Amino acid sequence: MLKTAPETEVKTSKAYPMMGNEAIARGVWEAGAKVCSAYPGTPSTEILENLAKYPVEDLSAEWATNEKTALDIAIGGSFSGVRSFVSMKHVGLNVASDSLMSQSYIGVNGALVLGVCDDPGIHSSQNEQDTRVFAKFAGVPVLEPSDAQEALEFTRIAFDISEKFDTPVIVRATTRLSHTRSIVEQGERKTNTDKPFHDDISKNVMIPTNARMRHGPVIEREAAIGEWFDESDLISWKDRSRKIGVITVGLVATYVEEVLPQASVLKLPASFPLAKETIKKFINSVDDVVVVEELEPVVEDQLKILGYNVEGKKYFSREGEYSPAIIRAGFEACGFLEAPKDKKALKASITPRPPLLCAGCPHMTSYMALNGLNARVAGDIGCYTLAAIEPLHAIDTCVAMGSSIGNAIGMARSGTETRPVVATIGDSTFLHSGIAPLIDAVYSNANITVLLLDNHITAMTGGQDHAATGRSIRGVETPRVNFADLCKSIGVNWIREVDSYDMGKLYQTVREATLYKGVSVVISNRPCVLDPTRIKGKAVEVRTDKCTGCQSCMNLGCPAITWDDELYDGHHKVKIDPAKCIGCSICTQVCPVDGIRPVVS
Ligand SMILES: Cc1ncc(C[n+]2csc(CCOP(=O)(O)OP(=O)(O)O)c2C)c(N)n1
Repeated sequence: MLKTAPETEVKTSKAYPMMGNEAIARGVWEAGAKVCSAYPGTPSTEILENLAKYPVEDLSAEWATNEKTALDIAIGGSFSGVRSFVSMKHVGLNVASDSLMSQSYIGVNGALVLGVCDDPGIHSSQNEQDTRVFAKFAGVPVLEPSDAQEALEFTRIAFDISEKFDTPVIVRATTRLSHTRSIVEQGERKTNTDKPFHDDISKNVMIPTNARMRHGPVIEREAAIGEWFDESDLISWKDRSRKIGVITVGLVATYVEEVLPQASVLKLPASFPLAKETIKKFINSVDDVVVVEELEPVVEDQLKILGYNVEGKKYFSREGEYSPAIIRAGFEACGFLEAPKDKKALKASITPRPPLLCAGCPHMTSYMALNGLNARVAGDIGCYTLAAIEPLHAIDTCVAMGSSIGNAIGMARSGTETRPVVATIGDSTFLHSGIAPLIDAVYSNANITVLLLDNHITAMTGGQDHAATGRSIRGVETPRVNFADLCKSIGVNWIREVDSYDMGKLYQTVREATLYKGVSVVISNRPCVLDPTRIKGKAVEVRTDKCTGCQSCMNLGCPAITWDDELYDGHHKVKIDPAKCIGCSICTQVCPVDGIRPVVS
């Protein structure tokens, strides 16, 4: 257990295997936080889900409509004197950044901690940006745990740092840490005395005169926090070699230990601000220093600016997720390790499995309808982005959450589009950042159709509730946004709601919508097949006497539909896996020869 931050008394209880995200949640709870908020996003989602398992008397934990709102809620908690927390994925910080940049100047009353999870290797994101760059930009410290135990401890300590230095603090995890389990020793929950609201407009209200006064303290606290890191036992120095030294940070420190146990290793608790004194002593203690950090050269660049002769990205890539094998290759390239003479590459043979929509996914029909219209489709982020790939191949663009409607407005205004312009957007994404651009579409009378894919859940990230599901994260009934009423209230005059399993009606409605001059909205309404439990109706089967192998059903991209290995009079026919089929009836509707029927036996 770390001794740093004596104000946090830790009474060790039992040790449990915990996922990194679960440990972060535990750290938040142990720190005595009271206001917690988040918008889901892989790999960060489980943090709030775990926080919601703690008693409601201890803390409030609620999904927000987007990351900026989530941060603003936590900021509100901090203003009112309680420890507050918000979590998001790395790109969520882009959405929340406007508030973060100002809050960095304002500082905190009750502690304010952000849990931000990066996705090196882009397992499930639109990019692999490095949150540490943002932290430095915003002038807020970023703590980087290297395992689940540190995830808990660094998170708890982040609250102390926040109050001690009057700053928001980021705890940065990466996919591998967020989703890996290891044994974690837990502590007790700290009881904090709630502070009164700190009445001081010169600090709380960022108008130019006040903001000018606050920029200085942001710069000054940088050095003070770095010095505090120097003194803290968050920093780890393994003094082993006089020749080779490695400066590292975060999860990759564990790979460095595994691959190069003979090196002297300085593991930093944070890439920003730097513990400069300790770094200086470390660099002076060895002949050669290499910096190992995943993604951007945040530490390396700072060290080079300080005049140190260190290397990093010369040997370790700025792209992708690191592994022990990649770290080994980097140390071989820089001469810290000898490359084995007869290098036998371990060849893993992994069958590629392209991501697919689920059997019976209501999004399938929406995109079939758009293909039928030869529409120009501005896509958005959600399960439905999978419609971009074969066989649906029905989305032309996908930029960031909530971009589809704005993109469609621009396409329609360009004057170059001959096809009907359609924006497709999921229910959670629409609430996140689709409403403002829809208002814009109405305001500018854009000639676009919005296909709102309402599957009553945030499916992509594992089925989280939102403001239109009628349930909170704790399963409490809540008011429910009515999408049709909402669209009407902002001035959309052409709105239709249709069950996406009714293909004929859906086709016809989308066609009519695209013929309308102005903004039209089609709400395709059908719950996700995994919501709340997997829907499973009577499976359907192929009538081999009728199937012509025309592939109309296969164009849906349903994972239950494949070619039959057997040949029938030398002809290929289709087969439907009864274990996967949920009996949605979509394939029966697209089959031109009535060749699919409910399983007879
Ligand atoms: C800024 C940002 N925040 C969060 C995410 C993670 N994320 C991807 S899609 C999505 C929402 C998907 O829900 P919805 O729009 O309802 O579509 P569905 O997956 O249910 O079809 C989320 C939260 C992200 N990619 N970007």
